[in-house]
Amino acid sequence: MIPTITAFEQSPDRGQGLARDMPVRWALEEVGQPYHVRLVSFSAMKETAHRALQPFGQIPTYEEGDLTLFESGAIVFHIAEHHAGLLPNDANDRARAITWMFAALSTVEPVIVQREISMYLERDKVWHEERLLIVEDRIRSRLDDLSAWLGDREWLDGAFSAGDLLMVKVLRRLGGSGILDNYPNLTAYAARGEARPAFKRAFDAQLAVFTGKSSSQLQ
Ligand code: GTB
Repeated sequence: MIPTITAFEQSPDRGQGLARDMPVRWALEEVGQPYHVRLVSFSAMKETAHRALQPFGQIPTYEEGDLTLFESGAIVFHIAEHHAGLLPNDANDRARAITWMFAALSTVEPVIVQREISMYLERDKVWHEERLLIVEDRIRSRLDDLSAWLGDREWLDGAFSAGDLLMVKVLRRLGGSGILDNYPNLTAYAARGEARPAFKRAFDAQLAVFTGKSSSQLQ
């Protein structure tokens, strides 16, 4: 059965692949699962029909037969659980890869989101500059640790996994901030993720929504 995901009809990121349909698209591309996309407007997201799929009125959602999911991390996990390629077969290796999925979303991403909130919603506050310094220090503290763990590994723990997929998508949120530049191994790690053919297909597909061109027109 071909699943259907939802994505922004008009993404505020203008096709940079920062919205959360991107990791879902990427995971589907990694495992070779075709998918449909239903584009939703900001107003449609807040309507009852969409909230029946996503209680918080957000994208992405995932529908596959009788199953409806929300939360991009849970959707990526579901895809990884049901297809080969994103989680190792060995039980312990698999548990560690899942641990990295949680680390990406609950240890690294929140501080990065705090910076975005500070940049976009708190710029007019008198305490903005001071707060931004604190938040950026917290990001650097997480990146110091992540960088030390990664060292010269290609991926976080063995072969590329859903943990890497989510960690790379989290690190991409720092694009343009300059913060990642001080971490050559993390910069190279994120670039390795972005160089994966599945990433490129997912990126092109979401960009095509912004440009109004189909993916095939872009290739
Ligand atoms: N925890 C949920 C998940 O992972 O699925 C969070 C989902 C979420 O934040 N969805 C956002 C949304 O629907 C889109 S991705 N927002 C509309 C709303 O809440 O009303 C977040 C996002 C939006 C825009 C950019 N950007 O422009 O760069 C980046 C990320």
